[in-house]
Amino acid sequence: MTRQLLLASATALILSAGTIPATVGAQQRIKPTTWTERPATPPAKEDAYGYTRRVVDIPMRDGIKLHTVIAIPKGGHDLGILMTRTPYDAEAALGTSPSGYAAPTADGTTGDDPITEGGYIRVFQDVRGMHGSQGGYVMNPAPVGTPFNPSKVDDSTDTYDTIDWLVKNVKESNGRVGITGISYDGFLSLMPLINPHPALKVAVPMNPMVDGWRGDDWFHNGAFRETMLPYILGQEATAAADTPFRTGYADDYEYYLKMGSAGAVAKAKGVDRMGFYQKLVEHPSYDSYWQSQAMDQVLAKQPLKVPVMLVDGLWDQEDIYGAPAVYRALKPKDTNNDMVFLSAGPWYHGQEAGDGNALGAIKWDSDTAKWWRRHVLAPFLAHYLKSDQPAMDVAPVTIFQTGVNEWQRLQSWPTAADAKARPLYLKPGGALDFTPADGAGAQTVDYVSDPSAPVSFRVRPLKPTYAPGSTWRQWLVDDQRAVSGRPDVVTFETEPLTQAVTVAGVPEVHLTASTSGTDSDWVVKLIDVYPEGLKADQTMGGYQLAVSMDIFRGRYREGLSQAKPIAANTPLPYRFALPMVNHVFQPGHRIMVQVQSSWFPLYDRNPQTFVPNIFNAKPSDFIKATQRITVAGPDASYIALPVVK
Ligand code: PG9
Repeated sequence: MTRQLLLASATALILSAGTIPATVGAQQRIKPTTWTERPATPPAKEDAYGYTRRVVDIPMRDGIKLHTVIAIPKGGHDLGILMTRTPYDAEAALGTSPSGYAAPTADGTTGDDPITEGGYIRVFQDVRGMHGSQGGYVMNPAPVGTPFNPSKVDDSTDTYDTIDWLVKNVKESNGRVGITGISYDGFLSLMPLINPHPALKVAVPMNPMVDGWRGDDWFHNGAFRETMLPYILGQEATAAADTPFRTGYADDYEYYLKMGSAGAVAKAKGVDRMGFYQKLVEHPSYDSYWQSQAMDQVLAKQPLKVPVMLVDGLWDQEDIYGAPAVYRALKPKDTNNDMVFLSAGPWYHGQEAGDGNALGAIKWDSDTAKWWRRHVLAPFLAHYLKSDQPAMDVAPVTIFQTGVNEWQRLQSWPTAADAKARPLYLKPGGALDFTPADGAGAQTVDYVSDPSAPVSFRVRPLKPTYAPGSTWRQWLVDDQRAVSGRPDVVTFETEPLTQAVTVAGVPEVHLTASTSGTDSDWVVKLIDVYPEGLKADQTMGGYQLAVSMDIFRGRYREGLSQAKPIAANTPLPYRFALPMVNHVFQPGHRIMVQVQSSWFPLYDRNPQTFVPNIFNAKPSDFIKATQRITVAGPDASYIALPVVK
């Protein structure tokens, strides 16, 4: 029954009371019964897990109070503190599992074993302006002192003030604090590395949002991730993050296509009233707004004071750029190779906190996430947070090698001996080879890119990102055969490999291409094609597993900070990095490269006519374009593959 119906029936009862017989009226005056078996104070939920819960609103330096939930193992003392700061509701986080680190997985474990078994004091805090915390909300606020933070506080100062309060007020603690979190909470685990509190002894940012323009949540190389619009509405409209974004469509592809531009969607749903959306529209290029808050660049300017383990998912569908970028930025400062650690597993965004046996159809032969939590995360945290600082045997780099499905312990990444960039040439007739095409004459492979029928980024119908049954988490490993046959997806393929090809590092795209339009997107995918007739698992025969892929918005060809029209029908070079790989293409497999010009609706459509701001493109700006990839001659396109052997 709804609240309105309840009120209506109560009102009807009161109105009719005057007409009912006195005896009934007398019966109604009896005292309400107190008959109940429920205790006045029920046991706290945390009791089940052996925790005591304290809830405190901790004052920050500007007087704003941040809502903080502290769970202390019962009877514990001299314990390390592990904190997570979040925009996603501190109270709810601690409601889902004893440590709040992860929700229960299918096998009944919770993925928070290193934390519960470690016996840490667990702290969750709502960031400013979200859920129980006071103050204003700003999405991933820029650090104090950068041009885009007009205040004197940020997530670094707030963490500092919180740690200061915790070590002075939580008497069960040993004064050693660590910070961890996934994604946005990963970004919040990086911010305190700016002027860290002396009690901060370790940081484990997992899948952190680092650079929202280069390759994390908002853009990839300038292409806007349109399906983030509902997230912006949810996070910014209210402190409870409870404003729904409903389209009425069963297929997001249909909805976004019908709406036209990202700007049109934003207007229809009120997203255009959110401050962060307005910033996106004001800063579509890689200008000082993005550069000044890219966490890899920010932290590169800071002294290295706190040991940090960057955690990366090799198929992270949300923040695939961030962790390796911070690792690259900080590693040169780590002269003893004992402060900056990297962990990379075969995971979707945050999968390290769950079940790591498989990702979509791809099986890893073991629970990679559980293994990593037990053998890497747990000893790492213990070493820095426990009073006796137990020795740890954690390598500077722990990385999963896909294709052979084994963990590697390395001293650095990529290893010194590896990564000879070997050009893998796109050739006429759909061939792909480490030797270029014969003859000097330029040849092209052509296709027509039509914005009225863009290439879907995953198999339709597309359920909204986190709707029940959505395949969002696994889309980066989806079988690319779903689009291979399309005339606007061009495919290049090697012969079956006679020996394994091992790649470790960052593949670089060197594309020479022309478009008949004046702007264009280029999507390039590096794919492992499984042979048919696999003995071990026939269902995987012919599977096209993308091991690395990304998009580049052509208007940034000459520089990321300023959009420029592309000269029509002119072969021009496009150079960009793909996400890092650590993969073995097995004998019998083929290597494949696919090129296409849309990846919809994750990325908004490029109108293919140059317009000053694609958010505001009009329907008439969207035109078909003929794309020509140069596949022979001195400017032949290739991928520089980091080949180890
Ligand atoms: N990928 C999400 C996010 C991070 C930062 C900004 C916006 C979104 C997340 O999972 O938190």
